[in-house]
Amino acid sequence: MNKILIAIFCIGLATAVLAQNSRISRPNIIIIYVDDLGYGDVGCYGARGVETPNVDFMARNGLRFTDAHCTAATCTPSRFSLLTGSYAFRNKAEILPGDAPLLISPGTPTLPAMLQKAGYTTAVIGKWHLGLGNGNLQWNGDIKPGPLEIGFNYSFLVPATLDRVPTVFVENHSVVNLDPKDPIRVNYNKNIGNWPTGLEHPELLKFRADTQHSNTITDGISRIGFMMGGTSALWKDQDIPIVLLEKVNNFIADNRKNPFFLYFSYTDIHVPRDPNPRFKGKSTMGSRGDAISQMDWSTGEVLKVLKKFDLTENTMIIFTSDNGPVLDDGYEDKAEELIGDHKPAGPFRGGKYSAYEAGTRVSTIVYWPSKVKPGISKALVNQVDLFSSLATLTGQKLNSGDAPDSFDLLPAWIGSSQNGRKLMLEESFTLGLRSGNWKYIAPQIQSVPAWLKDKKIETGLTPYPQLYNLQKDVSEEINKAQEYPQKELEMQLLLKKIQQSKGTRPDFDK
Ligand code: NG6
Ligand code: CA
Repeated sequence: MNKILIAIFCIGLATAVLAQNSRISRPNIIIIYVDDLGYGDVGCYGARGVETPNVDFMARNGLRFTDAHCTAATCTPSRFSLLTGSYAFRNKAEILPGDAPLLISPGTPTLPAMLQKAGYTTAVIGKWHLGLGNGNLQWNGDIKPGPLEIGFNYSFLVPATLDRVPTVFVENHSVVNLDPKDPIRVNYNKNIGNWPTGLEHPELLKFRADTQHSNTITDGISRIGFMMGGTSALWKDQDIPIVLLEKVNNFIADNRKNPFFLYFSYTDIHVPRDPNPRFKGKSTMGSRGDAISQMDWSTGEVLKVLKKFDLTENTMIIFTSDNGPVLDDGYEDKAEELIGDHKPAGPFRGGKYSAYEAGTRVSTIVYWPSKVKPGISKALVNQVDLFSSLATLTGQKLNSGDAPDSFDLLPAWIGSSQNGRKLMLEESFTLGLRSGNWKYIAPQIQSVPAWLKDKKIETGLTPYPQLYNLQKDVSEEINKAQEYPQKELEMQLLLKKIQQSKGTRPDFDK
């Protein structure tokens, strides 16, 4: 009798464990993070003047979001949030210079470290812009701490942005192809060598730039910051996507038999836009459009690699961007002149650097053939939530204090629910708040850098509060703050509460 009871108990237990496991799955996960791609910059979101067949393919066969956001209107803060599940204001994350120390201290719970615990091999390939080292960066020696110290097993980086020195790749802890006899020197304050600058030698340039981007010239392009040395290590801008794709191919090939997480962080379509000649003229919009075309090609290549290794079905691709679009970001590349009737921000107001919707509302697609049904989702989702959502997907429990602002919205991300966030912060040079149909923009909180004032950029900063009803006024034209003072006050207080809290995730401190 006892034996029968024990047997029944064991069968019950095994079934429970199986049921639990079947809810947990371990697909490969790839985040394709495009740089500065706007809501309207790809075909499936209404682009004109450039075709994006590969991105459109994923949209047709996956889930396309109409209200998905990065956390901030610039790169470093958005990337910080994606990897830590924390709003960026908590760490005062701002655009970093190219020699800044690592912004995420080792030991901080991160998305890749969480996935490592779930059995994943993790890599970041492409743009980093979260700082490296601990304040005294050794470009010619061991470059650390960096991605390997915060949860990645492999890294191949463009250290900051395309427009910042040093223009070299960093693989794991070292600069690629560096000749020790020709060490790299970098300075962000003064010219430390004798390499020509854009200001003094405009005749050496592929295209001209504003003063901030007119320091040291490498590969015919003047950059922000001064450098000298490391000649054998310098990248060629037109080859970057090809170099990155080779690393992606190798990483996937090496890890095809075990679950992997790849943060593939494109350098397209950020300035300087110098796409490979094979994309010249692919769009009617000059180099910004051609860079979109190159970005789409890279995306198609990722799909091909997955197919080659028979990984298409069981790989979840999250395609998205780190901030909204910008035309003139410092280089004379005719992005404004050639825009035609293309609307980089779609129907939304603003763009990169802006408190208006287009600052953070970006084109976002989840493509996972074996799990996610094709469709469109209106759910309000934010990249900061990927940490918790992917933890649930892979069966990881978050500890108290981890990922302070990351909500588990897995059902929304995979399309089994249309319910997204109820409340969401939008970060720029001020803070915005979304709640239901309402969008509140706090009066300017932070001063803006001088260079931004000279540009034709709609930052959305005002000395008074702004309140918009997005349901009726998606392009944020009619400020309702005076008409609805109660609502304005309510939003102001909700925002203050978030600012004063240590975290907003429901069980953050349990
Ligand atoms: C700004 C740069 C801009 C771009 C941006 C970062 C100037 C005048 N402008 O400081 O060109 O590099 O930083 O872009 O310096 S982001 O996408 O990485 O946030
Ligand atoms: Ca960016």
